[in-house]
Formats: sequence, C-alpha cells, structure tokens
Amino acid sequence: QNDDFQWDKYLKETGSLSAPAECFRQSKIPPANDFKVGMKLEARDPRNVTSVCIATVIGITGARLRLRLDGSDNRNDFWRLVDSRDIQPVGTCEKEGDLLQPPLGYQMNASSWPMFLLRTLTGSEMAPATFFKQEPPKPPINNFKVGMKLEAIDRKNPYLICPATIGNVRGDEVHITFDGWSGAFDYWCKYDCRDIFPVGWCCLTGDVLQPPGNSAEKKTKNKGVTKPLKDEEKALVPIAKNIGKTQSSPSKAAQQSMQSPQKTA
Ligand code: MLY
Repeated sequence: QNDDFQWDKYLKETGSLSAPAECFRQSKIPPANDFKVGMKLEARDPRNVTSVCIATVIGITGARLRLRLDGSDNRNDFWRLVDSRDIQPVGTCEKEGDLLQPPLGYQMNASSWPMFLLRTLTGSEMAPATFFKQEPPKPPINNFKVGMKLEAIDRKNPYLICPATIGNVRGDEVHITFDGWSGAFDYWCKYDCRDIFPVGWCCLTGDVLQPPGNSAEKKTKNKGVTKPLKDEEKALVPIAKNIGKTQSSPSKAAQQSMQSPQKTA
C-alpha cells in the first residue's frame, strides 16, 4: 500500500529531523504482540473511563489490539497498545475488589448484566497475563522541538498511523500536525501520550504507516508564485471567467471539492 514511502528519503527531501526515540513514552524495542483474535481481557471503557469492562480482541495491528466491549455495539471499537495500562487480564478487577461494569451504551436491561457477564466469559479464551506488557516510563521532560518528524495516530481515524510533524510546543504539550493534510486532523496532546511514535515504529511493529497526504504539495505549488498579469493577458480575463460557466465543465463547487485535500469516507 505504501511501498513508495520511505522515511530516510522523505527526511532528506524535506530537510527535516526525526524526533529522538527518548522523547516518547514508547519502548525502544516495540513489545511483542502475542494476542489472538477472539481473546478476552479487561479494558477501561474509553467513553466512561471510571469503568472497567470485558473486551474482545477483534483485530491485531502491529503492537496494537482492536478492541470491542462485550455488550456494546460494533461502532465504538478502539485500539490499544499491548503495553497500555488501559488493559489487563480477566480477573484483575475481581482480585482488586472491583466490579466489572457494563459498557456505556450497554444494549440490554441493566438487570441482565450479571447473567450476560457470566455467559460472555463462559467458555471464552482469556488472554494470558504474560501477553500484557509493562507500560514504559514517562520521559522526565518534554524534549520535542517544532519541526521534528514522528508517526502519530489520526484520532479521527484511530486505526491509522501517519507521518506527522511537531507544529508547536507548549509546556507539557505538543501540537501534532499531519504531513500533507490540512489542520482538520491536528491535535494537542501531552508529550508522553501513547498515540505518538518515533519514526520507524510501524516498520518495526508491522503496523501500516499511511503515506503523507498531498494537500501541502498543492498549497506550496500555488503559494506566492502568481505573477502579475501582462496587459495582453488582462484582455483574456473576461473570456477566462466564462469558461467555468459552460455546462460541460464542472461547477465551481464541484471543482473545489475535487481539489479539496480532505477526502471524505
Ligand atoms: N476519510 C478520510 C481519512 C482521512 C485521513 C487523514 N489522516 C490520514 C490525517 C479519507 O478516506 O481520505
């Protein structure tokens, strides 16, 4: 899919530097992902972070798991690293004297929860404790600098990891911008956020790294290079203006949407 994207080449072309691995809260050697689809575990509900629920591994991608909370629908899947502190083996909650909660949006009557829990766990394959890895320590300080390149999760499409640049730094936070995409996907996060990775992460984990978008290229191509018109060219302006109005050519709106960097879907 992105055989043609190579970080080393891209860094040279853009004259940029990658953020040193020490900047990130990620292990130097990505953790092994031993999980299998169908295994169950306990996970913090992303929409209700005070509850711990039963989740099923729906997919495996690099060092991450695609998870779905049992009793929830299929529209709220989320992704976690195998060394995320949001996940733990089944039984951890009970050991700590806590109760497993139904997920936000539990589709059935709340009174059916205990029986649902029993049924969902009976005969299911539970992920062994050894599959869960220790979360790496937090780097002592925010060492990111503006312009550094990295790989980052697109929070609007969290299955995607994309080439990104530090756009700004403010205290403990960094502004993540996506190469070749307009600001629509940018976000601020803490420097020790688990959603950002050093250059080369996907290559090491076997996750798919998206290629950069192409809106930046379009932006720079047209930026400040419009020469003033000569007199003979000015005479052509009224004719040129009419071209877009003919029926055979697309409307202004259609042209804009074709040029739009933000593809939908
Ligand atoms: N639905 C969009 C996804 C855009 C992703 C942008 N990220 C990579 C910054 C599409 O299919 O183009």
